[in-house]
Amino acid sequence: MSKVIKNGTVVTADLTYKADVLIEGDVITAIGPDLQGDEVLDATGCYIMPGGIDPHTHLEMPFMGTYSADDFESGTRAALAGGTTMVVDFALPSPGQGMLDALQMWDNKSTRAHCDYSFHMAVTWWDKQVFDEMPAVIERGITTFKHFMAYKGALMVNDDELYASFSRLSELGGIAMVHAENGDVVAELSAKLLAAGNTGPEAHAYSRPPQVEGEATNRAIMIADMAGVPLYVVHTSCEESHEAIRRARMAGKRVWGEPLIQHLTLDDSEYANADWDHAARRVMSPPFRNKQHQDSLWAGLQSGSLSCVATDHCAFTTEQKRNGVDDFTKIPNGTGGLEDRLPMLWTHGVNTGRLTPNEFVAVTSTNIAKILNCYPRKGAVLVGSDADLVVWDPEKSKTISATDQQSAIDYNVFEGQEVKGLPRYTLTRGRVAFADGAIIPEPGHGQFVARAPKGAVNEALSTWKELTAPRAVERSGIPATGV
Ligand code: DUC
Ligand code: ZN
Ligand code: ZN
Ligand code: ZN
Repeated sequence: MSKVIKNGTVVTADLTYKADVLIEGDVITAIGPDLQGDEVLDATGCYIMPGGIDPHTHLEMPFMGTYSADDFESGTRAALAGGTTMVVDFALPSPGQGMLDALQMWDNKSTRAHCDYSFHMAVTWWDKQVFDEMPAVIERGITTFKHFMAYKGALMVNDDELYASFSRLSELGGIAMVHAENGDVVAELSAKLLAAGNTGPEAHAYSRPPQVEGEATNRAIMIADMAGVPLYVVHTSCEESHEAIRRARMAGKRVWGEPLIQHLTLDDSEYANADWDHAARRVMSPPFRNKQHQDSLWAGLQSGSLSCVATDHCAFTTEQKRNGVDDFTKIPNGTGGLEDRLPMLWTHGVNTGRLTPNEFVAVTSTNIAKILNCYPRKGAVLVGSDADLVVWDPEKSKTISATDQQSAIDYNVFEGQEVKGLPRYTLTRGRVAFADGAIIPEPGHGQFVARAPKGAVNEALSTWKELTAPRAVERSGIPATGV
């Protein structure tokens, strides 16, 4: 049975035009005037846009002694309710576990997904098994490998491991990703704060200042440059990190930065709240920053020096957060955002004039589809593309509240925020999964999206080539050593 979306305006990363969109099965089969279909979805007053792609989620992830509370079932329901039609989650091997075993676990976790999904792979140590398994992981359609430069003693990798892994990815045509914070300095600052009696959630922010993020971002860029691998910097939260990314891009390096909707719209005054629960619920890494850093992130989206807006959706209940009631280092790090990313970005970006609707589509969908090599199957409104679409009503508004959210947790970090701009319909591969404020569930509808390597290297830069192809100087007379 075919469907036609009528009377709307198609908005993509580069074009805005009036057209109907015809869907047959999973895909778009025609775009143009006066199309006919068995079922009509009315888009009067709405924009027809590529569904959002959230490139950064942690669903049912074992972390800090617990599991993140949203799984693929509730997480993808939240995604669809907010106009997001694909999530990319991080497969995380437990200590000693092979990457292929971890992938099997993530395959099992994701069987109840409501929308399509893909994975990144985390590299949390380096050894021969990781080296040997990387080609098979890429063969499975996972080309992006995340490295934690923080979480010392748990997930953190050191510079030798970063260089080894980045070099291997360069050979295989993969993309390196980093959580960029200097984990050694964070550990020292945390110990110092605790020793001085600073046990509350506000100390979490003091233990991870912008400098630790800027330093690690610079270091990761330089190591990626020497290894000759493209680099994607997740959750860019501050000017120090953004500045390093800007500089790298201006020098011709393939380096991308990803601000989160939380960092764009919430600031560090949240940690000064006298209510412990309020502050602890907002503990995430990197922490929220001040207004100057927020301005830097918005400017990056406008100018193109930052590429994609994500959530790092890693939700914990209040009960889970209270594990750190007398020690901030034990508060599980993470916040939700999957359902709110698009409405919050539209409200604070498009409605304020900071972003055009086309830029909105670029940073929520199209840019990441291109980086991850699943464009134009995803991130596009084109004949042949998957019908992952959001019919967006710019006049629809609501007040965000945990009482009517899809996420499994008992609060929302955006509680009380007014948003204007919400989905009327969300379609996942042609299936209407959200209509007029309600989810129409079909767990298991979501499919894994395999991605092929692009084989991109940092060709534009001269230095790494010299480093990777050194030549010994030929000499005629070699002086004798010793006497
Ligand atoms: N930061 C978080 O806040 N949660 C999950 C992992 C991370 O890096
Ligand atoms: Zn991270
Ligand atoms: Zn993350
Ligand atoms: Zn289905």
